Amino acid sequence: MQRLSPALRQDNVPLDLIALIKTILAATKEISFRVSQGHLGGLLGSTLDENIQGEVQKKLDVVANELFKDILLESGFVKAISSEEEDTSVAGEEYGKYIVSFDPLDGSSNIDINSLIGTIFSIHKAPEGMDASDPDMFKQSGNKQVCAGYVLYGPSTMLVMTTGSGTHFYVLDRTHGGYLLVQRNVQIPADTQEFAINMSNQRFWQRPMQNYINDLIAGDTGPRGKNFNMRWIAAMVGDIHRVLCRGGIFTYPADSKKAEQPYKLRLMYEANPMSFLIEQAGGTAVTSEGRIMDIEPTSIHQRVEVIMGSKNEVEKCLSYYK
Ligand code: FBP
Repeated sequence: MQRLSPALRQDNVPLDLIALIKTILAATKEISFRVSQGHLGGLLGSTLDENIQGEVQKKLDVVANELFKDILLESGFVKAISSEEEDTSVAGEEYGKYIVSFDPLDGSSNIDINSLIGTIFSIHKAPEGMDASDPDMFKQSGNKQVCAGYVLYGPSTMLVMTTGSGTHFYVLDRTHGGYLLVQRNVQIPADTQEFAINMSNQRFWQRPMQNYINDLIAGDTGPRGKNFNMRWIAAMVGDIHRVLCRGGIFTYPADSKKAEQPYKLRLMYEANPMSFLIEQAGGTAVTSEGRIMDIEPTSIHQRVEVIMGSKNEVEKCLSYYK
């Protein structure tokens, strides 16, 4: 099996970007070890602090965030970072060529129940002539990502990544401590009979989404004429990984649960990187109004509606909004 660097060179990835990716992955190996320690590591449970989004921070959220922040900012490749756990962007190397957005631990509600969690990252080029402390550097659409990926801390630790030449799967080989390529150019089946949504929010969804999901649940007794199965891991990394492995549709739609916050998932370090991976694997990633990666960001912690996965099923879902 091919090691990471030769696999990336095969995709003509620039050497400095390979070095940055390896820096990110060094932090994920440490996190993978800490996560695998569970109760033994003393890092389960919550802190008394909240992040800027009003979420109570888990101890592992904070440890993972500090690990990432330190290793990226001291790497020399990174002009600035933005993180789910940081109020605003944090300046790094003034002449750094890249900026990195990341969710240090996605699926935080799964940490204390030993369920699937992961790290999500998105890399853009650093705009010329801007100060490293200027958060406006991050106002770049998903189309401009040069790399995106996640590391899933599950039974095995898996890296799923794209640099624009397809979406590839890697597994962390604990014998030599490196990620090995296990599947190139993953392709998502265009059709599916599996959907992922938090059903408990149903009464708060917009009418088109209610109608779409009702027809899935009606199965072969309804207009879709076939049965659909539901899955919800409550960690985007886990639900998207299943979609990449066997197809499906994943959605976190707009809802009226909190009038001031109709969307849940964050554009910069959840929706954009997952969209790049999904599209590079032949899937579709949209809001009910358009392609996620075409969105021009307005803020680092901006939230968006998410509908992504098997191409024909996402198109079918969108047809309910017409
Ligand atoms: P964080 O855990 O990083 O805050 O991410 C949000 C998230 O956990 C997603 O991973 C997941 O898809 C969603 O929220 C689960 O939402 P809910 O709590 O409604 O099931």
